[in-house]
Amino acid sequence: MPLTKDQFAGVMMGLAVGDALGAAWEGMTSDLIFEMGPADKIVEHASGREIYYTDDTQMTISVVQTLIELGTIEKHYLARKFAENHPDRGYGQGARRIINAIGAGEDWETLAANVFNGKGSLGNGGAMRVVPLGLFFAPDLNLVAEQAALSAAPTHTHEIGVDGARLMAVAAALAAESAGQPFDRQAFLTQLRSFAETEEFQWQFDHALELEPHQSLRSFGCSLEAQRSVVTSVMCFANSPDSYPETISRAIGQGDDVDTLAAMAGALAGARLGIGGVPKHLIDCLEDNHQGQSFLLDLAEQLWRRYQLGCASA
Ligand code: F2R
Ligand code: MG
Ligand code: MG
Repeated sequence: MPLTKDQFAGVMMGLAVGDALGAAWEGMTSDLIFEMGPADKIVEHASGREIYYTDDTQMTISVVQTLIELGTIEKHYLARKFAENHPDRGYGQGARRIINAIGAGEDWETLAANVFNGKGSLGNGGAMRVVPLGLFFAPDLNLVAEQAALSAAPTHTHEIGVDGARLMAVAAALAAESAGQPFDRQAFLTQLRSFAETEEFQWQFDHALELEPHQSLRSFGCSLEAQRSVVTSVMCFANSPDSYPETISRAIGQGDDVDTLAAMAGALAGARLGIGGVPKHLIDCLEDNHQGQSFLLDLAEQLWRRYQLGCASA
């Protein structure tokens, strides 16, 4: 079954709301968030104050625009988009340096390969911007993974940063394809495990398959590195696939990189549940400036229209 406009809208709102709601708590410990919240109350009671998304949503905009305009990822084109869409909204240090180099017309490819002592970035920036891409290329999971790797390339060259992006995009495609059916958590995690190319993600998915939904996610981490946040977000979604508020509450409750945890987990929930699954009182809080709520919804519709062209020609 082709995916719906509502699912594309659900992804963009699920992402931006999770990002913006988490942003106020980014860097805080889970204990502090519990004391000041707790996380489920933060989500339940959010209203009356405007919330602002960060780099997670802003970089996703560039990926989506590239797909709308080209129908595929071309890394130089995407790199240019990153530089164009870049008033700083809390970027990672490596990503910021690379985007500044792109904007200045410098050799950003050499820089991207050499940040972090020549190892390249393994940050979660490649994963945080990739959920709409997963829907765009669904149900072809090999193509999803391949395109996700290309979308990571401008900023993330470390194999873990790239694998994080591949896995998040495949999770998005699977979450979207699961819409309207009971969610099979074990099958979802097993399929993701089969796409993991790096040991770090292979063992994490092996461990995820052994956990019951109520068990702690602490061992998967909650920080800026892909291998310390991607599986955590996937599990926040997989443990409550039919509730956006529960999914992002769990993500925010982890502490530390909570804008990104809630952005990724919230986008996966939006892929399955559609925009109807993202509570209106949360969407109403989201900024509506020139690239705010209305812009994001329009972008989601344009991406869905482009996706339909691909479905028609297949
Ligand atoms: N950067 C942040 N938050 C920090 C505080 C922001 C502050 N409020 C502000 O306004 O400035 N958030 C955003 O960054 C994450 C995505 O990062 P991305 O795009 O992957 O960037 P980067 O710099 O490449 O990697 C992030 C960190 O990961 C560690 N790291 C990466 N590669 C490494 C390697 N090879 N070895 C060791 N560590 C590596 C570094 O600590 C990087 O700084 C999201 O959370 C987004 O919200
Ligand atoms: Mg951020
Ligand atoms: Mg973050």
